[in-house]
Amino acid sequence: MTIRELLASGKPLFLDGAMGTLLQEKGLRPGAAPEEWALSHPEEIRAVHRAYFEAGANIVCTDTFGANRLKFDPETLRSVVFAAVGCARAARESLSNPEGKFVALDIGPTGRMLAPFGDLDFEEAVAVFSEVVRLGAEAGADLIFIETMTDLYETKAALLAAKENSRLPVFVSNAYSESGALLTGADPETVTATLEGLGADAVGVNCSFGPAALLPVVEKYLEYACVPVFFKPNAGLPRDVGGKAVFDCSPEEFARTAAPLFEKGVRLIGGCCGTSPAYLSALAAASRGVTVPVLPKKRRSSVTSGRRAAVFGAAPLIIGERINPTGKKKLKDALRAEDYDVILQEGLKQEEAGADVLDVNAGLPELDETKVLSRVVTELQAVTDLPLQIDSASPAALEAALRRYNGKALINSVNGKKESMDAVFPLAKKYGGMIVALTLDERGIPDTAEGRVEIAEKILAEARKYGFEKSDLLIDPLAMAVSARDDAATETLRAVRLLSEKGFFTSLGVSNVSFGLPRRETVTASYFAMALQNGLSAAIANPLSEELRGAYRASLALLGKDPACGAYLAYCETLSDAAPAPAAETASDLASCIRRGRKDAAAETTRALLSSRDGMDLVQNEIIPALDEVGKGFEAKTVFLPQLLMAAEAAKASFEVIRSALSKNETPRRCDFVLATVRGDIHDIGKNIVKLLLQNYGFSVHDLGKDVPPEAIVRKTVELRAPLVGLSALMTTTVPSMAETIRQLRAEAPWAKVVVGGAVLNREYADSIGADFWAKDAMDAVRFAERVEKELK
Ligand code: B1M
Repeated sequence: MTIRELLASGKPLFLDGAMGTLLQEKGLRPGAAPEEWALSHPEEIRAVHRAYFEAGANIVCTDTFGANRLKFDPETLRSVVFAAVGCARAARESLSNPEGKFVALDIGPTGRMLAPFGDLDFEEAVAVFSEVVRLGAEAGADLIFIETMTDLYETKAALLAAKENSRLPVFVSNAYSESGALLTGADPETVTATLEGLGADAVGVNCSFGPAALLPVVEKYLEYACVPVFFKPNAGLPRDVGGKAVFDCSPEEFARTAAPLFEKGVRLIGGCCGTSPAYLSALAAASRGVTVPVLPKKRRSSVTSGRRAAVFGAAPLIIGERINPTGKKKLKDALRAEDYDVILQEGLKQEEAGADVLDVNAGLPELDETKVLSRVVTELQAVTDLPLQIDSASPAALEAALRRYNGKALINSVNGKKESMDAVFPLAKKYGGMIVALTLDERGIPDTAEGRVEIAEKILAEARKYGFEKSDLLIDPLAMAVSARDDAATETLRAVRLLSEKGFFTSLGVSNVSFGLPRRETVTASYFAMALQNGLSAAIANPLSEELRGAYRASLALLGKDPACGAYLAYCETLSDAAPAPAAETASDLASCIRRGRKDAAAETTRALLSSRDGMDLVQNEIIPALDEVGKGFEAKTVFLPQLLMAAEAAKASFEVIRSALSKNETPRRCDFVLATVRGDIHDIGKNIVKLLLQNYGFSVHDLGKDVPPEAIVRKTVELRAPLVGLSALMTTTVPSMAETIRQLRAEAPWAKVVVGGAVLNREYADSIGADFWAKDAMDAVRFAERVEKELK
């Protein structure tokens, strides 16, 4: 029996439970690598696998969660993977009936964040995973189990590596935070669409928190996924009891909560941290006699970014057309000069104006499109939440961009020519995506609507050979200039109607219709309204055109697709004098650059602003409020870690400009001031502002950086016999580090006066940990330093 046959069987299937927490009970020291036990304690690992098989597991995961070249040298890695797969296979062979039992090569995250939010390049991540996949396949694993992934981009790297380096089935599992999204922001719809597009054989959720709290997430999976869904939660949220993780959910409670999911369509269930064979036995007992229903094929038509999905079929979508150098000198110059900020601005303006998807075209004859398009996509996806439509006639450029793309792209485009279909469909199959299909072929563009529908059918027939369906295509029956032919516009509209009636989704580059006419926006907007009435699903258009936006909103209201004209009224409010048009004003303001994480633009805008405003004014009134807003969004789960990181980077870039401008005014030296962000805390923007201001007031600042242990702060203070020490902490969890630092300073450097600051502190806190002074802001720290210095004299 193969795994794919097993999945088709309709019986409840079981994954295994925890490995790491069981090994800790058997003596694995905290912090030691569990993967090494496959070499040093193979009998223990075999026993764990066997116990899970005997408790009912159909699939066990090898002890290879963290086995990769970032943690092991090549030789050890090979030995670890071979030993681990060997242990699981041996456990299976020791069973009286090994039929229907499988060994999964387990792959966990690298532990590093991918660029641009971290330092691990996407292709490097693919290479790291590829090596493990090759080793696991060679060692005899039956399938690949990618798990506990908290970042969609890293998940893509692992899945791509699995697909490119083996023919084994691949199961992919993500760990969710309590917000119901991944740490980097993707929701279940985005994750399932992206992973299915990339060819995952089953998708699921694991780890996170207990089964009850994860139910809403797995239910979303059942709503969206077409491939089998699995569930592998922790035994509750771990609590720290005397340095040991304790899980509160008992085997019975676990089984009671998880087993009913089989009847809802979940295909496989197992456990993660804190579970054991007892949990699996309880689950198997609770699921006896249950039949798992076959889930209907949903065929949702969606594309995704790294964080959200855009779905075709409900409201018509606007695909922003402006990132395209054709006829735009500014964009051409920017592409030639590799000035990506102009392009990012164009993307963000369209997002703010209401685009649902952004078209990205970087085709200029004199440029290496393969390189440039993929670079533009990489830059854009870091700052926008919108899914991208990757637009190129070059298969090589399409492939490079699709590979780097974090999500499921809209691919623009295929057409009815054999050459085009042969080149584009394999790419869509490999990387996932919905495909824009132009109704033209070797004979050109048919004059009639019927001719265009015929080409659409031909494209669909070919697409089906690759496993695609009607729902994966967006047919573009080609808007043409009405100035050139009287029936050009109506014939295309007829094609839109015919295609809609046949259940195709449609898209049009509506602006083409007005080519050659004056007041083009009026013609385009009118045409857009007419196309919407004929059933158009999406338009490639200029969302910055007020006429177009107005036509869109009014049409939806007129067509009865806008309940109580709510969206139309809301749109009109944005047009009032009080609220300026979204795009124009905000693009270059400093706070907005920081909120959107636009590093280069933040530096540039700061430079410009410094000619009319004071540096500290910018810090107080632009940088800090912008970061505050991002922080609040982070708390409210509307902003996710990558955006927080990008905002921090942009703030630092702005701050760097201010710092170099102000340091020109440095005044004579005053007394020594040791400064640091305390151990465990990596927030240093506030501390750097304190440093800047102190330096400007002439203090000799010794900045020890961030995440600084108490001992290092004490050592420096003693070495300099510094009269002043400043400590910064931004998290409630790092205030104890600050307290410990003060305790050590009092013992070793009793002469030093300690000033503390940071967002979570207040006077009471500062008093309770024995600080001499709490500074509410950087200026307060300077005033205190001046007072101390005066007292010394
Ligand atoms: Co994070 N972060 N962050 N973060 N971050 C906060 C602090 C948070 C409040 C956001 C939130 O949830 N609302 C929250 C802490 C919650 C809490 O404990 N109560 C938080 C969290 C949870 C985290 C992570 C755990 C997120 C995660 O990974 N899941 C993680 C922690 C990593 C770690 O430290 N171990 C994390 C990471 C990051 C980034 C790396 C992305 C980035 C930091 C980049 C960097 O600093 N190089 C970041 C950022 C930017 C923030 C927010 C948005 C902004 C902080 C900031 O720079 N503010 C922040 C939310 C917020 O504060 N609104 C948040 C601007 C700065 C000028 O203000 O530092 O307060 P501040 O400094 C002021 C005054 O406080 C004072 O003067 C300065 C100027 O007036 N001051 C002093 C500061 N130090 C002083 C010392 C003095 C005197 C005055 O004398 C010595």
